[in-house]
Amino acid sequence: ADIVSTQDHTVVEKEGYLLKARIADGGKKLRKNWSTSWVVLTARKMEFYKESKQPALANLKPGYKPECVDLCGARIEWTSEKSSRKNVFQITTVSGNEFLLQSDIDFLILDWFHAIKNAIDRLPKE
Ligand code: I3P
Repeated sequence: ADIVSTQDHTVVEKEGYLLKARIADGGKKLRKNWSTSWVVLTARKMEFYKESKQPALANLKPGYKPECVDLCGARIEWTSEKSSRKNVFQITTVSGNEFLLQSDIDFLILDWFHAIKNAIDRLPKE
């Protein structure tokens, strides 16, 4: 009864702090504003929180919705043009939302890139 299925889409695959900037909303460009975010990756989506303790609090608060990225059909690519920072990749969703994610720590950002890319590759394209 207590077995957690690996098919469960709520299982957390990876979580941690990254620098995040949303640069487009539904295809509309936004002013870039980097902020530190607690990022939670599950099979189908990523959620962005301000702090690591917020996901637990969110479970207790019906109606609380973190910023959320649907990974179905999303694209992920490294970019050196969209920021002066190093180690930046972009996620573009089907609905035209664009996010930049960054860390100065090379292995950490590489791990995130591959974890998100694997999640996207396992999902149906739409
Ligand atoms: C932006 C801010 C960002 C910077 C961006 C600036 O200025 O300095 O950190 O992006 O550069 O426009 P403001 O706070 O006045 O909006 P990076 O740190 O990623 O380089 P950009 O315009 O070249 O995107």
